[in-house]
Amino acid sequence: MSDKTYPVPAEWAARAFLDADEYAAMYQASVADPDGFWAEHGKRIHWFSPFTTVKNTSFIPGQVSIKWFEDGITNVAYNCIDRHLAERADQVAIIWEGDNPSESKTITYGELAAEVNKFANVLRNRDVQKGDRVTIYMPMIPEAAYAMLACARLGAIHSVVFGGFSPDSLAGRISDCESRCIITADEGLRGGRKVPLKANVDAAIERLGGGVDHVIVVRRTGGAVNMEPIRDVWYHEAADLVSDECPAEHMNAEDPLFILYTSGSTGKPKGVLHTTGGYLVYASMTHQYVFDYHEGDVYWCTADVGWVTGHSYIVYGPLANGATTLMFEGVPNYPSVSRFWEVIDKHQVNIFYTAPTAIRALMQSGEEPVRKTSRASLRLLGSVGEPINPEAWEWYHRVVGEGRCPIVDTWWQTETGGILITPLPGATALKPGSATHPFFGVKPEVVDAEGKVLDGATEGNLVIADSWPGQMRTVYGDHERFEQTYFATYPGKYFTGDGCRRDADGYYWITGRVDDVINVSGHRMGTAEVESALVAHPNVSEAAVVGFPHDIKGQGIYAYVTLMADVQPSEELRKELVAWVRKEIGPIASPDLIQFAPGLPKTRSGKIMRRILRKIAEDQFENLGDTSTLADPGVVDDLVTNRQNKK
Ligand code: 6R9
Repeated sequence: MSDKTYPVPAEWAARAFLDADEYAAMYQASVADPDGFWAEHGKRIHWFSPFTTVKNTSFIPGQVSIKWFEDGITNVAYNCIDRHLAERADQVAIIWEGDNPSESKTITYGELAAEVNKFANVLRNRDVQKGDRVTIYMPMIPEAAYAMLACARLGAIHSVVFGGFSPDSLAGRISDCESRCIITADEGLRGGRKVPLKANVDAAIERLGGGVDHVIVVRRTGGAVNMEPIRDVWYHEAADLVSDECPAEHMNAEDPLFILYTSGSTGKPKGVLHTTGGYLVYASMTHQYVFDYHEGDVYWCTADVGWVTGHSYIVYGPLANGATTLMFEGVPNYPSVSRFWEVIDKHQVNIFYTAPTAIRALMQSGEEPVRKTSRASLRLLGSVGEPINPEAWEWYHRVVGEGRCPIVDTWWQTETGGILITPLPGATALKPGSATHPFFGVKPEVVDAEGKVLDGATEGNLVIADSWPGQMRTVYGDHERFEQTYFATYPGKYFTGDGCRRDADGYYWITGRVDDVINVSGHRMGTAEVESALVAHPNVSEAAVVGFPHDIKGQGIYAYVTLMADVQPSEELRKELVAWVRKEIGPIASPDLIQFAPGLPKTRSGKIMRRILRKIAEDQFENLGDTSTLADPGVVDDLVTNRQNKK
């Protein structure tokens, strides 16, 4: 841990919306009187019919219910587009930078309106209506944003599935929310390589045995794809036939906006459900204050729209604020490791928001690929997705930001809809590695295993004591699971699944997941998901998966695999199993290490002792803890010997 503190630079104190005293006063007001505070800030979006109630929430087990602004009527697409047209029809809404540096374009708010309305009409012609679920499986092209906004315009609920997921994972997500309409592209393009998106959709539908009525295919690469008559349609052909005007559906504040599947410690990925009014108020307000977004700024978040960061901080937050948001199709190291910095210079980016794993990977190539670019336009840097280690923070600050740009280390989750713990650049002195202080209305607490609230400088589990407008409302189709996952561990509080330290200055330091979720390059993986993929292989009898420290990814995937009795371990089988998991879930779930284990450490009741497996994966053989309760303590010695032999 670094104890170094970086004070707010003088120019930031002068230009930012809020200084330290203003933040303190506003935070105090937000927690003292949430109704009054959010009644005021709820007005930042346009309501067709204003809300008369503000907060109506309960975290009490058995009756968990979260409603904000519940009688207000609005529309998210209207707020992200139409509302801006009078003043900024000619302002750039989206800057698109292609995978290939020679490809880029800009889309003004006026053009965005026409594109989204056309997309909405294409959907409407395929009978997509308010409340219907639409799955979006797209590369990072403007049509991905048009598709999301078109759903929002019609009141359809989108479920964006990251383009790196396999046909199986896609199929699971299509069937869970019963989408009858899928939006995809012929192929994606990343780092010069093609991703067979349409072929994956075909494979997913085949696995499901049908149930999908419409597949809308955007042409990206022009690669050959199979088009199923009646079911499949080229977007450009359908769009040619429709008008560029489409009325925005009047939506209740609590009508669903989107579902986003995310991994938990058990079972299948959960469909996190976000609704309309509170989500947009929270996404837009955090985007404005955390990034100190001012008129004319060019803002770039490098996430993919398949993750929540892309939803809230590429599309909805920035567009609701009338911002210019950059959308990047490519990867940080193509065609060279200078790409991020070249894009910053090309489009004169002022605010840059990325993930620690990207910083750590780029750090490996040294300073020269950064230094050779200007980056003079940069004013603010951001980090999200996992804890940022102080070394990476210092490098980001000193090399990328030339020491002049504050870093906002933003802690939040798919479930939280927007940023909960974060510095504000004009208000917060920074400590490398700390997400610092709560945003308005957020009441973090550190509790011990029994749920006792710990005061002062301390360490424990992070809970949030009360609701905020961007909070998820339920697990789609399974409210019971929502209550069990988030409100049963510490009754009356939202349990984040993260560990946390609070220092003597009241700064929060997120220490990582305390459940069976691992964070690989900022992507959440449930260990149970990888295990069930492994045991689905005919040669595997049992598998246990844990995270281990990885220099670039943060955490890597370590799999202990017990083979069927008649199968011999081999290098070939190891490779086959890695390929198998990639195929079952997607490349992000590829195990980094597979250790063949004749037996796994289990309690007498048959529960795998992951604590021990984690220690072995971390090479901490000395403190394996108490192994006396194991059914067969001998297996631990075998595992340790094998691990040591491998090094
Ligand atoms: C937005 C997003 C959520 C989990 C979260 C935590 C980790 C995210 C972080 C961070 C430390 C930060 N996390 N931001 N940990 N510092 N600034 O990433 O959502 O994909 O749902 O992941 O990511 O462990 O619980 P999601």
